[in-house]
Amino acid sequence: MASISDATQGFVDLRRHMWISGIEVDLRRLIWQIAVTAKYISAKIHESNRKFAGMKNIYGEEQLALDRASDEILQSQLRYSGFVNAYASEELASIITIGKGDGKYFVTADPLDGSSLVDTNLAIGTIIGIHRTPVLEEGRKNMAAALYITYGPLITMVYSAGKGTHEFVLNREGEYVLSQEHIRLKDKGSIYSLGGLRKDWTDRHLRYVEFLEAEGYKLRYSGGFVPDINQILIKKGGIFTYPALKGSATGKLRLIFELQPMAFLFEQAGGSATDGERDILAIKPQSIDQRCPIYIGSRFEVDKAKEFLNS
Ligand code: FDP
Repeated sequence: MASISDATQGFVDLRRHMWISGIEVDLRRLIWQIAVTAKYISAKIHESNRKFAGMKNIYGEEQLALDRASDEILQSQLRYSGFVNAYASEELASIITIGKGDGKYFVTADPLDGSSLVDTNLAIGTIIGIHRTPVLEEGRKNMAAALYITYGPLITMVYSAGKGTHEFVLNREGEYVLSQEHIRLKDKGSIYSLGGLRKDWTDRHLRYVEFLEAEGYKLRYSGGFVPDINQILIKKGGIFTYPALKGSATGKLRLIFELQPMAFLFEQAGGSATDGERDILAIKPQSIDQRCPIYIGSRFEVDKAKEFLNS
């Protein structure tokens, strides 16, 4: 795989990477704008954390305020980007048209995923999908790019515009610097990240987990989708699942806001994602708040999940 960092022998920032990769101009401007917006969201997280330190009794309200504030920041930045036609967010009840609705891209956002973890100082994230057609279309045909930001000890940004999956770190000067180009998952990993309560798992899912345990997989679950997924991507293998549960056949996580963007990034990194039967990117969403079971990671674990769930 051609490596831009090798060719340039050093510092490559996000804009340069997208330019050299030959990503269409409007798309790279939009991705850049979103990456910049993440800095404002990060500032908001810091601000609220300071303000509410030690006031745990009202934390729930603040968490909601932070989700909403992140959404407002994103919305206002995208409104003036000139490239966005419509915006769908986990924080909004319906899709909103941006400007005259003549922008090129349709954006989905989970502005602040895992915000219930802010008080514990665990990592949280922003997840973005960029579509070429209205978002209720089949993901694989329709998605132009996906990215997520992790707000942890470092702020990192992972993006793909269909030319591999790449990671950048925000440095002290406020630049996104390339840290890993063309991330490739191994065929088989050694960590697993399991959502849902064991007592609510289906028998087939339980047997799958027992298989992983017998194989010696290590448990890694923080309760934040972005850091949990990020760990599997950066460690180059393993499996994240939030399965169908006995009381909830569709599981917990949302198809267009959380799952399709991550599936896009994982496929571009040589991994895969399924709901147990269908590829996540082959599903045509029926509504913006549709939930869906997920098995996402390296190929071996995802194929094994399909085997167990359909046996
Ligand atoms: P949260 O409810 O804290 O916002 O989608 C939301 C999410 O977190 C994901 O980030 C995370 O993977 C999942 O829910 C955690 O669910 P459980 O609390 O059931 O483990």
